[in-house]
Amino acid sequence: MPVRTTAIAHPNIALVKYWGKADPQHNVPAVGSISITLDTLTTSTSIDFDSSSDGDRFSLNGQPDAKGLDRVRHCLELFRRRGAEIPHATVESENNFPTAAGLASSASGFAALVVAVDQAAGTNLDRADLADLARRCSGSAARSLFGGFVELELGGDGDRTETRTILQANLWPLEVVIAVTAAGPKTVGSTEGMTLTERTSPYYRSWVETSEIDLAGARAAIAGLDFAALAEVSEQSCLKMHAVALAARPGLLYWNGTTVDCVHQIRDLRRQGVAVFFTIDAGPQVKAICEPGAADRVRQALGQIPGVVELLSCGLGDGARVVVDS
Ligand code: 2P0
Repeated sequence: MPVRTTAIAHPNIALVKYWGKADPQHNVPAVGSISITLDTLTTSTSIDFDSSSDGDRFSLNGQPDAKGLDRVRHCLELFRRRGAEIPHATVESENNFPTAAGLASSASGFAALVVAVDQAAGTNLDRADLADLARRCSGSAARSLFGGFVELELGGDGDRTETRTILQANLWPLEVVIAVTAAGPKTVGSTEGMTLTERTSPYYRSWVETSEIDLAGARAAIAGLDFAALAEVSEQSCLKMHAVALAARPGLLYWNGTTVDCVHQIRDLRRQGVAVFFTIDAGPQVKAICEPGAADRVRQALGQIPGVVELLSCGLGDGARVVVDS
């Protein structure tokens, strides 16, 4: 009788962005990053090991997913290289939010997967090791192993990265309003977009060279709970990431018209004294980061913009964890 293990994880949103790879083979990012982990958006991933099965299986939201299966197999292989004895696996993953639309579903997906595999295989790796493994599957996934404000740092031994919580969520309980401006999957995935940017964007070197300044600014803003400073550095990192991608050949434009309308609305609100800033990932959704108390006003304003199809509301959440083990 196979044993089923379930883990959950939440997406994270980078305030200082990851874009580009120093070592594509081991998926080492070219830049460090700083993120916040969300609470209400959740990926739930279950795994069964079954030696009598004839192969590995992977389904996402109830549908078999061949491309996803290759990435799941890669993850299982990384555990085997660490000595885990893993027979064939059946992995079922469900998201309670739009998949592959710039809402970081690969981050929560691989974070949940490594935690579930670790429990099911009995490897008992520590958080830092699990984060490093998750990063090899999807760069942003390392950050979803941790709650609150999280930094992924380069410069460990060899191809290792180090990820950790830099401020607990309860010490600065920011809120996030996500304006969904289009529901379908994005046209160019992050990995492909990064590769194109590295190869063809004339601004790529500047992007990498200036990242340390942004990381230092965000670290200081978070340590001092300085919302205005965090707003400035986060919006700049976001706009720089999109600028370097826009300058690729062909240019990568992840935004639609509603995305731009939301950005203007958020900046108008801030001029009126509302504590909010925006960030946007590899898709057209706009994430409005709010100080406690500002989210109602932000929801009201974004909800009136034509083209906003849904508003999602989150606080800051915990890292990936096992929820069922039977
Ligand atoms: C981030 N993104 O820091 C940036 C901002 C998207 C835009 O990390 O190639 O799906 O699997 O390592 O983790 C998305 O990148 O990319 C991402 P891979 P991943 O959140």
